[in-house]
Parts: sequence; C-alpha cells; structure tokens
Amino acid sequence: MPRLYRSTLVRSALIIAIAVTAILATQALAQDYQPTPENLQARRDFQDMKFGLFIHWGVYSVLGDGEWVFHERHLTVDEYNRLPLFFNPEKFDAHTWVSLAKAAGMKYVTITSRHHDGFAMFDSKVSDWNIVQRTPYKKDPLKMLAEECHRQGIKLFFYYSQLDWHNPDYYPRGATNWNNGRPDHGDFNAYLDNYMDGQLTELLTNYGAIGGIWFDGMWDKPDADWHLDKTYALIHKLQPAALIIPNHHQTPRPGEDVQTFERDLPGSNTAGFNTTFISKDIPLESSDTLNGAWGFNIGDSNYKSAPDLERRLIRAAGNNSNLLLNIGPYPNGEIDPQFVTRLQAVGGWLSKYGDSIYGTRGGPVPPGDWGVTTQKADKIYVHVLNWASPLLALPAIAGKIASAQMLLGGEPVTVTQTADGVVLKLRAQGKDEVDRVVVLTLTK
Ligand code: FHN
Repeated sequence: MPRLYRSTLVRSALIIAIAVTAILATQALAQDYQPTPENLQARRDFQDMKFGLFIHWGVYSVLGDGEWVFHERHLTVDEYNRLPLFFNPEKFDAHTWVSLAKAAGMKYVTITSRHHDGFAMFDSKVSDWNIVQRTPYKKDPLKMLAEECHRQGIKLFFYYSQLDWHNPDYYPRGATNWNNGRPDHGDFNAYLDNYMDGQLTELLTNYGAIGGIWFDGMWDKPDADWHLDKTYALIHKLQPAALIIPNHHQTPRPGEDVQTFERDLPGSNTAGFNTTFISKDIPLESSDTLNGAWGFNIGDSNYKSAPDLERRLIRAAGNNSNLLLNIGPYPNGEIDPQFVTRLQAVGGWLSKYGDSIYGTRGGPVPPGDWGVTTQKADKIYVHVLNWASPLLALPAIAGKIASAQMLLGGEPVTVTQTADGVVLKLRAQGKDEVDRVVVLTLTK
C-alpha cells in the first residue's frame, strides 16, 4: 500500500478512535450523573412548593403582540434592534411583583432572563444585546427581583432560551428560521460554549442562590449537539442545588432535575407536543398561561377564572406535579389588574386549603374526572371536584383509615372501607365551592 494512503488510513483510524472515546466519555459522564445531597433536597423542596409564578417579560412586550413577534412579523435584525429603545419600564417594582406572587400563595418565580430574541433582561458582559446597554432604562431588573425574592423568601428561577433569533453564531439555524438579515455562517460551538455558558455563569454567580435554570428552545434543532453535559455540569458546579428544568418535551436526560409539561398535565399531551412519558424519579411541573398568552398580548382577554385556576392547581397536585402559572406584564412594568385580582383570589383559596396542596405528593388514587387525591404523611386529601352524587366510591387504599373529616370546619364524613374500596358519603357541594376536600387520616 502506498505510504500516503497508509498514513491517511492511520490518521482516519486515529480520528475515529478519538471521536468514539469522546462520545463514550460524554455518555459515561451523563450516565454517571449523581445528584448531590443539596440537589436532592432542592428537588424535594421544589415539590413541596407546588405553585409558582411564570413571567414572560422582554423588549417584545412593547409591541403587545406576544414574545414571538420578531418571528411572527418576520422582522429583520436591524428592525428588531430598534425595539429596546422603547423599553423603559419605569413602573417596574420588584417588591410589588414578589408581593403579588406571595399573595397568590406562590412559593417561586420563574422569569425570562432572555427569550428567543436572545435579548438579555439582565446586566450581561457577554454581549451588549441587553437591557442595561440597549434600553433607556439602563438598570438590571433581575438583580432587583433576586434581591426582593431573597428578602421575601421566594425562590427565583431563570428561564433561558437556548434558541436565539438574533445571534449570528446560532448557526446552522433551526426550524423557526427566516431570513432576518443574519449571515449564512456562524460558529455554533462558540455560541454554546462562550455565549450561552458565559451568560449562564453570570446568572449563577451574580444573583445569589437561585432555584435553577428553566431551558427552552432545544426543540428548534432537535438533532444538534447542544453540549448539554458540559452546560449541565457547569450549572451543577456553580450551584449544586440549582435545578435544571428543560422544556424540551422529551424523556428526561441525566443531569436534568425536573420534568416539565407545557400547557398540560403530566403525560396527557393534550397540547400535542409533550411526551407521554412521566418520570418517576424527578419532580414534575406543569406550566400554563393565566390568559392565552405568555408575553404581553394586548388582544388577549381570555383570562381564566379564579375557580378554573384553582382546579388546575388541584389537578396538578393530584398528578404529583407543580403548577407554574404565567403572566405577561406590561412593558412599563405594571401587571394587568385582571391578572392581579385572579391571583389574589387563588391566594385566598390557598389560605384555607393550602394544607391539602403544599408539601403533598400525588395521592394513592389515580386522578379521574371526579377529582384527585394528594397525600402528606398519614393524611390523604380527597379533592372532590366534579361529583354530584352523595356517595363516592374509590378503589382500595393501602392502610387503615382511622377517621374522615372535611378539611374546612372538620365536620366528620361517613366512610366505609373494605378490601374492595372506600366509599365516602359526601355533603352537597356548596354554591361556588370549587373543591370539597375530605381528609382521611390513616392509622400509624
Ligand atoms: O416558544 C416558547 C413560548 O414562547 C413560551 O416561552 C413557552 C413557555 O413554556 N415555551 C415555548 C415553546 O415550547
């Protein structure tokens, strides 16, 4: 064999060997992922919190047409670059926002640190495409929010879009691509390793202890190598208790700490893009909008009623899941009064029924149209949401029921337990009563 071919062959074999070793090493890294004790505790705390406020807020809010407006109107980068000049949220008050979350009975806030437009809503040194350098506001609202969350004992999570419609290095572009004036070349590795990991490092070092990172957008390039192991390891190294919550709609991968379902209860996939796989190992979260939109949409008055929101929270808890409920604040930093009144009403409901939600896990009875169960230690909470008859028959429950009573008022409930199941004799549903909660106490 001529020498040239031989050396080419050797070189190719070497390259293949290196590539295979790198792939195996990456897989080993992922398979070997062992959450730290702090991380495992943070997962339990996350499950206990049950209810969070999702906030979509960015320069897109100025146009009042949702967070996809850059893409929907097929604007060019040059056109979109004008938008930050109009973003001056003088009415933004972190205290008001966090107090509202608290009044709603929410225990955590997840806010867009940057959405698909790539615009950093925080003071980033990685690029000047950020609120401090491009807007007349010139301040970092995430800093104020983080300080206020720490003051008020609310956990703060950062939404971070992996998809980027603005950065030229987000290349090759993905399914949402349109011709917006970016060059047809770019360095995706630099985008991931320098730009994204650089910004994540800022978010995980400049804002105190944070709850975690909520990723979105990988679905734009499902076959790309997103360097997930590297990024996940970075996050867990910087803050071991920070949870990684990827909204990729797929089976969770090693290194991910929460499985989230968009506009859906776990596994039901009514939205059509979620997976039906439900993890038994990591906490679950279901996200939804208070009206129909994520970012501020001036034409969307489709507000869900407070009882509807309460039912969604109860059903999430009964499905062993948290509920992350979204609002899109105005560009001036104020929150639509329609959101405020509804959130306060849900908070009022939780102040009475919170025992049956916070700190619980999905109960022993499979959720049904009639309602759901939640459980905390020796207490099973039967949430009767949709049952008009006086007798409710449930499947058998392990353990002996010592007593049954209404959560509100403590009125005793007649219960019959046999090997076949449990029958509850229910009082009639009160007017405007969303949930009749029966507490079953098991013998220890
Ligand atoms: O495209 C986004 C959308 O704008 C919003 O952020 C939601 C929130 O779950 N996630 C997306 C799509 O999966």
